[in-house]
Amino acid sequence: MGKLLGLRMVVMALLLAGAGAQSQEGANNVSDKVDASGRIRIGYYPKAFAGKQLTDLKKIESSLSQWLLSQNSKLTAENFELRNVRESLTAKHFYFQQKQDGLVVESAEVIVSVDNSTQEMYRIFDNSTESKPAVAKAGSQLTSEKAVDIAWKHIWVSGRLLADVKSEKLFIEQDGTLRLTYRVEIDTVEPAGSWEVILDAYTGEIVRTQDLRKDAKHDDSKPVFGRTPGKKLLDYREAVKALDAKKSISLLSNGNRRDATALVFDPDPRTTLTDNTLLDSSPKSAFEPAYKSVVLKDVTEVAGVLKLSGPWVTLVDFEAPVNTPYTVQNGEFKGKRGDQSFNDAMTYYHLDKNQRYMQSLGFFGSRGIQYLSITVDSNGANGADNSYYRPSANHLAFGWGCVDDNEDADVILHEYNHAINHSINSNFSGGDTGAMGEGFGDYWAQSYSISTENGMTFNPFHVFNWDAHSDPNNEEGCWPGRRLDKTQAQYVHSQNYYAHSRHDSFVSDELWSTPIFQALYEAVKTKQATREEMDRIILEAQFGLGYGLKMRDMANSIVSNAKRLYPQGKHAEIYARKFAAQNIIERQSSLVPLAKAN
Ligand SMILES: [Ca+2]
Ligand SMILES: [Ca+2]
Ligand SMILES: [Ca+2]
Ligand SMILES: [Ca+2]
Ligand SMILES: [Zn+2]
Repeated sequence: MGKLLGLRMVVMALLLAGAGAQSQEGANNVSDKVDASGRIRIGYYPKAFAGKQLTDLKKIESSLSQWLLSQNSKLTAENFELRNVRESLTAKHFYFQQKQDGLVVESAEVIVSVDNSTQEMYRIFDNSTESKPAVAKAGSQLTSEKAVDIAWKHIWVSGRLLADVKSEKLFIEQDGTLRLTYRVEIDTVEPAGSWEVILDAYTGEIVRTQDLRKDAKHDDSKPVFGRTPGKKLLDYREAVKALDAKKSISLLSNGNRRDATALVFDPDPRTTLTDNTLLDSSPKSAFEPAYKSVVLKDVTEVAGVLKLSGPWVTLVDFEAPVNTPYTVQNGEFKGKRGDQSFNDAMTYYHLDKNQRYMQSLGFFGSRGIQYLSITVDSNGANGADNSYYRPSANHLAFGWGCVDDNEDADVILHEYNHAINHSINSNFSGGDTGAMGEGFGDYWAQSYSISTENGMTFNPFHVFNWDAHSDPNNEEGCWPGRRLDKTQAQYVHSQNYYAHSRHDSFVSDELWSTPIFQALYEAVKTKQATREEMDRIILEAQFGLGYGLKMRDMANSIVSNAKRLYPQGKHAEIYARKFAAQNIIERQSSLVPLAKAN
């Protein structure tokens, strides 16, 4: 969706300036985020808009002008373009993309969130920049094709493509100026990665290279790419042709929807059997009582054969190891652990169920999250003891190292949560989002676990307790998993928390998962709130926010949205207390009402 703001904006801006509205608004709410220069970057119920009903797009567009003026910004609404409108449960969110010379300025945007019931602006998110383009370089700009060619060789693509290669000319902010670049995205199996390459639009100089995959476990994920002896560079055109051929085949696989049955672990055999002695090497008979018979909803039937391809999950084989997604004739997936059939059924069942759960919370239709059939390789990651989400292709892949990752619903749901974060906020990066993305995933996994029979009492604070089990002599050498009870860990606002990074006595991920999970656990245990309510808050709070979020920003959004969703409930108080205990919200302000004071 795109709409250029016109002359009307300029007129409006002049009128407002004339009315003397350019004085800077002070922070008027404890949960506001104010930058070093005093600019409000996240503002709750901004004073300038109190009582103003933003009932149509025209009013919302002029609120952007008014906001920029109130912040003494050098920008006007002319610098922005409405790129998207998203709905959540309580609000509509208007995403205004900052542009320069008609091109996107990376992650620079203003998001206006309008409350559904009052039609007032409840929050504004402002990551705009006043930096200007550097003096234009001599010489001509590269073509998009040339940019792709440079990125292709830089990565040294030797394996199949998993998604269309994207190339976009945009400005990035660097050292206080805007630099004209190309952003090229290459999602490939070899070298494995969702590669994002930023290169100078004039010289082709590589500015940044990143693997955008989100994994479950590693803290040593140094990207590996580039010219490698013995690896032959794939021809770009051939790779695109092969991808297109694959796409046209998958288009042919229409069929009827019907249900199948399967055996699964729910959530994992240790929890179901409350048995911490189960090992990867335990005899088959030890797992027998852990299987549960379930319905796999809406799988696809083609000529009497059932495939695990449905409205919310599609199993495919897109990366090593080579495997064929399991199919059956009679409607029953009878496989048990050790059979591909079992891993496939586990993967389909838990992803499909989780999507339907989000829908039951109200996130469906125009409010849907990952509201499509996500593609999954249930035997991927080159067999490693790891799993990941590829944002560019919107793929999930599960590795079978040690305990197969998809034998534990925790790994499946953790990975799905990366896709959820990305679906709600396509700029979910920078700031503390590395650690928060991981922590949200651990939370999401264990939120499901505690809804199962023994989940509240059996290892409730150990996420991945089957995939990441310990064994007495450490013979199996599975990874240790993560905790949700690092309540002593303290947040330092000036520090950035990346994914899986080690701190004194905790992992960055745990600093975020602990307070949100402890809030959930207390709420459910004391019956002050339900799991559904707490999960609804966690999802709702992620809407209307953009790039560079700190834990404090997200915590404020969670507390604020808890108030907005459940004004009479204990939810906000519980969250505020848990966040304050870890210094994520400042102690003195943590219990001040964060919602609009009437
Ligand atoms: Ca595979
Ligand atoms: Ca294994
Ligand atoms: Ca594993
Ligand atoms: Ca679990
Ligand atoms: Zn992860």
